[in-house]
Amino acid sequence: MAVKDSLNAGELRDYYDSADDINLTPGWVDWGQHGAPEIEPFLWRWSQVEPLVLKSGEVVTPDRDVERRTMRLATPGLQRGTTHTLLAALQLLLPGECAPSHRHTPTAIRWILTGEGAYTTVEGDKCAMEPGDLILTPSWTWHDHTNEGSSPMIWLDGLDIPLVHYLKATFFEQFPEDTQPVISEGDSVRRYGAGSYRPAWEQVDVPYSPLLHYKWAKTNEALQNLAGVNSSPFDDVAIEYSDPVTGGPVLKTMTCWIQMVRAGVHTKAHRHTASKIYQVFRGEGYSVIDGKRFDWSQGDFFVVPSWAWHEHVNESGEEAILFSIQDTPIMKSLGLYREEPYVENAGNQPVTSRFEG
Ligand code: 1HN
Repeated sequence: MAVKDSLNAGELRDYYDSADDINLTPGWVDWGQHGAPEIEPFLWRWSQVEPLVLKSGEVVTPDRDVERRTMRLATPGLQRGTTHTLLAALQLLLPGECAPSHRHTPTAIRWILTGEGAYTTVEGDKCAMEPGDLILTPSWTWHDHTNEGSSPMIWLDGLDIPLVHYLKATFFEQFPEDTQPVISEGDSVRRYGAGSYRPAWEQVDVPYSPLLHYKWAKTNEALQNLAGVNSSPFDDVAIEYSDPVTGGPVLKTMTCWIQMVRAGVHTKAHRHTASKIYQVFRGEGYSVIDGKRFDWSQGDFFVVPSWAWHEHVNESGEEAILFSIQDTPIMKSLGLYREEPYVENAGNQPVTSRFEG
């Protein structure tokens, strides 16, 4: 390093001390405090998660003190999120319960896992929750959840809480009543759920996707249709849910994918600056993340950190379907998105260890 020797060691120390006294820090000295914590890839097994999530029903009720009964997928090393930008949590709502109405600047998605008979109301539109549905709660939209059915309902919540917290833009407000008035039932789907067919006279006057609810039947149809014609070398058959007006990602900070790894497929590895949280909706297989093998089966969750090499493998005879949330829109809007293929070894990483959990 080009540090001159005109000052002796004592004079240099005095100089640094006097700078420190007035809160100036030399940029050329490595004080050993640089860099964000390394995030390791991680996996949660549904067989272990589900009983503990169901048990949370005996521990708390989602009243105004608690607001939501959630269990975070807590990646080791992270105080707050599941990645450095996104938080994923499992929420349980028992029959007869209501998680009261509120809104917050962090944006959320719900990916419905198990149960029936519950609904979420988003800005007055009542959305019936069924497994495989994706429901959006854009920043600052009122939302509450009610279980009118007879079985416990569990879903995955995905929020950009760590990012919004870091940006010091977290605001939260409670609705004056437990539930907001229901104005319509499924209208966002009836108006905007037909993809390229949209109301001719309507101006979309909300700063988010007017489609708030992506139903599983339609998602699956799109996935099966695409599987018949084309696939990506890195992700096999992958669909990005989109905002029907912009054609872009469903939310400003998060994008969601549904992806099929067909029977017998072994994708090529790549890495990108976006990070991803996956849920295995159906099937079984494994992913190799930075040389470590993560075996997964239906219901499991796993996280692919930013810039980690990853590839997916399905050696079973059945298709595997993966849902994911990703922070790609953040990286792209800031001009920080990068992607790189793994070129050695015909595009596949050597497996050097296995995740035991
Ligand atoms: C939240 O408001 C919900 O509205 C779910 O259902 C999960 C996790 C952390 C903070 C707020 C919801 C949440 C959350």
